[in-house]
Amino acid sequence: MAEQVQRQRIFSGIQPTGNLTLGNYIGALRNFNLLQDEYDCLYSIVDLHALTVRQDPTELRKACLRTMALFLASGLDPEKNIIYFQSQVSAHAELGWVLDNFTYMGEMSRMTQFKDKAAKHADNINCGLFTYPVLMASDILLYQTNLVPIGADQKQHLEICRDIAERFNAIYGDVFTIPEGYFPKVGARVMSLQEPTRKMSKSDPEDTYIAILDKPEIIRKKLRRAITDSENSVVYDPENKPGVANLMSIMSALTGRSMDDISNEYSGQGYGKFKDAVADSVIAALEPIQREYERISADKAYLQQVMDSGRERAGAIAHRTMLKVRKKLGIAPWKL
Ligand code: ATP
Ligand code: LTN
Repeated sequence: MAEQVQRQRIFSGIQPTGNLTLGNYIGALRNFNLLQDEYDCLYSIVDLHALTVRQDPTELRKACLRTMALFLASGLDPEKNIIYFQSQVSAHAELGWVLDNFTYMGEMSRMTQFKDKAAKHADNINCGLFTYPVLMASDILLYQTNLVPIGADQKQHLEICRDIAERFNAIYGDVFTIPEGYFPKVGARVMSLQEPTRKMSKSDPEDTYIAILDKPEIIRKKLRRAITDSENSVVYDPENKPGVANLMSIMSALTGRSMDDISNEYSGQGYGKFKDAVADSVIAALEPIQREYERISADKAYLQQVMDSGRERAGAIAHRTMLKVRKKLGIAPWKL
């Protein structure tokens, strides 16, 4: 009989805020797809995290469904992977509260995402925004995750997750698996088209990002307007030529071509031609996803079924970890 090998577990999440971008695709979603055959994967639409900034309920509900449809349209198989909404498994919030008690104020105030978001939403610097990384740690630790595919912007949050888990384990024994990050080789930080020293973000103005669902003409237009420099040379130099380097990384991430190869083909031809070629590679990558998205998002019964099954399967694993945590902490047990 073939030996049953326990596969490594993967967990990752994406917030259902705004429109998913090319950054989310290259930094996260595309890797989810590459990993689904070799690992035991959970991919969550982290809607509780979205509450850290004020959301319009109608818009948020639509964004939740849109994100799930995009997960599926990008190729994630709901049989192989557990695809579900974070808020539907209440253990996330529960463990989040527990872990708050093992996290220090000083650690949270050093988080760069907190500082960025606090500056952007100065009128609503709430406690949820402050403890956001603790909820993220509970997402990961609930499932005894080995590997977390994320973009480079989430490195700091993963580090704090590991610190919290190690701290907890040092007191209570081996409760949580200590997770590792999994980052794309190229494109771990796709930059804004208008300010190429900042990351591309779905909560920034429209012309700074390419949405996965942008139509081809819009993609071409946004890339033609992308900020570059006045040198007209397609050379990979992120320090001095961040705009060009960003476009080269996008092309390289989507086509697998090396920077040298891209540089050799387009150097000396002017940026117009290069930008058009970048647009071609982006359109070629996104068009099939857009077609699938139209089909899947019209099929409410299918989405309902994926949602229900994801909730159940994720809930069962989360429950096992929570039983262990409850026992270790000494809070009321299920069975006397
Ligand atoms: P927001 O701008 O609303 O905070 P976001 O665009 O950063 O959102 P998230 O839902 O927070 O998106 O992130 C989902 C995943 O996409 C994370 O793994 C994150 O690291 C990755 N990601 C986000 N932006 C980029 C980017 N510009 N380049 C590479 N990866 C990215
Ligand atoms: N914080 C992440 C989204 C996120 C996540 C997670 C990613 C929430 N929980 C767990 C990986 C694992 C973000 O802002 N990109």
